[in-house]
Amino acid sequence: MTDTKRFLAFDCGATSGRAVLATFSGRAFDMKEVYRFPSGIIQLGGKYYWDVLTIYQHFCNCLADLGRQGIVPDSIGIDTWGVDFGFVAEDGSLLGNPRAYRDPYTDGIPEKVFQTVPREELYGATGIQIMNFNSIFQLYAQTQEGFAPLKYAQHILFMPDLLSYMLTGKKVCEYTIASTSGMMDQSSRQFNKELLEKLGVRTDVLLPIVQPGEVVGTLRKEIADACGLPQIPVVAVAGHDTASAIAAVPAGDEKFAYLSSGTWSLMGIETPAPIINADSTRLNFTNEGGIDGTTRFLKNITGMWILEQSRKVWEAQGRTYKYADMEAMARSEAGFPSLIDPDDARFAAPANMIEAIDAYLRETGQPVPQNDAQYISCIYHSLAHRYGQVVEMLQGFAPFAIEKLHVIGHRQCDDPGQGRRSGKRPLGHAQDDCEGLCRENLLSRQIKTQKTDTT
Ligand code: LFR
Repeated sequence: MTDTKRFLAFDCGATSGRAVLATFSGRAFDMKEVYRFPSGIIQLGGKYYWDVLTIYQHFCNCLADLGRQGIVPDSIGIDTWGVDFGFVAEDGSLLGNPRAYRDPYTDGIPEKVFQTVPREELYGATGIQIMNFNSIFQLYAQTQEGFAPLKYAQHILFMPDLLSYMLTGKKVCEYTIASTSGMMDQSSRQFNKELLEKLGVRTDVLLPIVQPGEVVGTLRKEIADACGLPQIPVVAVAGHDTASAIAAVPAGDEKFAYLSSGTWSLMGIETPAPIINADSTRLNFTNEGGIDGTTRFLKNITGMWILEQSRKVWEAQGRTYKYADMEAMARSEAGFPSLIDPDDARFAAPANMIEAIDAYLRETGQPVPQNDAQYISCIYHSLAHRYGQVVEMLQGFAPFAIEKLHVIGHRQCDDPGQGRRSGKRPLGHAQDDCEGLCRENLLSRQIKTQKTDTT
């Protein structure tokens, strides 16, 4: 007999966070978004930060809302974006705020690191694509800067682990999020300390890596009392949002690629083991850890970030568009010919995205948009074009013919995988539901609960 279970998933993105309550009655999840909050990067003194206390406060507000309604979740799980981490001192205090991965402080750092640990050696051990914001490069940059929170930390905790710590007072280092760091050895699935020591990066701040599904602890008594809830368990679910998203793809067989569309577009395949070879090194594909020992072989493509940042510029000028408006605008200018490379470094964190697009188009001799609809058309079609290129690369690695593309996350692109101009074979295209991401956050707990129920 299975009782009804309620799971609360906190899903934190770079621009917003939300809480989804799932009720599981033995057959399926009934999912309901119960809370949403804005989030974002804050710049201070030339550094970029996440305001982790505000995120925590939103979690508490959500729990208090549930408490007032007499809704008691059986467990709580947290997922967030990858790579970023915060600092905890010996006495349990938080040391400042986590640095945000768009902080340009890691520009040029990979090249410095390669002087000690060559690119091939680093990629060969970790299987993680070289992106300047990987945790290893951030830790190296912070060590060089003499960044005080790192200097005085007893432990560093990745974002989902940090938020779990704030709720419970207990520390873990969960596998899927740790795998994004560029510091985890693919063979041992623990941190490669030898490599870090060569770089002079502190290794004593790293906790042993645990697999998803571990109970971190229970809600701190003061939080539970203030919210009118019992001390609910907090579970270390697949803490990396992409791990949660991809695990939820409702695929019939393995012959699919996925596109997880959000601030980033993550495009790849699921494989039983990492793919680390000369081609994956050259094309800079990543091997992130999934649940049940799977690997997500994928590429980060700068995704809706470009549109979100353009939208910010227009909003400041008094023009506000919803996604539905922007889709219609893109269609109205579908013939606009210019394309950008979304992964060009200038689009990572420009002061003004529109100016960055103009500069790219001028430099590449293409027409500059004359109205907002043309910009939107250019962004959507550039993304679709890039998706087409990446699917083709993936086919070169996949030990199967890719027959279908599962798109999860926001409904943001009308012909992913083809690209208007690529002229390539269209893939079957399944538009999956937007709640997919929260499903794995819930799934690992359901599996755990069932195991506990039967023991
Ligand atoms: C997506 C994501 C990507 C990661 C990027 C930065 O939200 O988690 O997987 O590469 O954010 O952390």
